[in-house]
Amino acid sequence: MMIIVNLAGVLLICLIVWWFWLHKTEEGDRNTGDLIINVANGTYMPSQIEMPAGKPSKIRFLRMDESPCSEVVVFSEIGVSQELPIGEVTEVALPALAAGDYAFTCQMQMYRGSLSVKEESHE
Ligand SMILES: [Cu+2]
Repeated sequence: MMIIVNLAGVLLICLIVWWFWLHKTEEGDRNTGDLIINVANGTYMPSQIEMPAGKPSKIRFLRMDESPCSEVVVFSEIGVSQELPIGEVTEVALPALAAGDYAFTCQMQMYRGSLSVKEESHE
């Protein structure tokens, strides 16, 4: 019962956040390597990141958003989720991945980001 109440609360907050920031479109910087993704104002910034395929990697998140909605980042296709304490940089370890696009979201999928995994070209 408690879980249902909590979920309803999270959903409600998600809806409010989503509604409130709906007009904001995300820019979508592309980055590689060791970057920090800011979790603030209902978005991930940058929301689009790139990674080389076939290599385990780490992504760092800095959560400044107090909304409970943002407390967990979920990479659903990869089966990775990580709690993000407020005001701290949290490292999320990702396994080696095949090329493709992977979404990362908050628990209710209101905050959205995209991880683009690419075959590395050796020049
Ligand atoms: Cu959410």
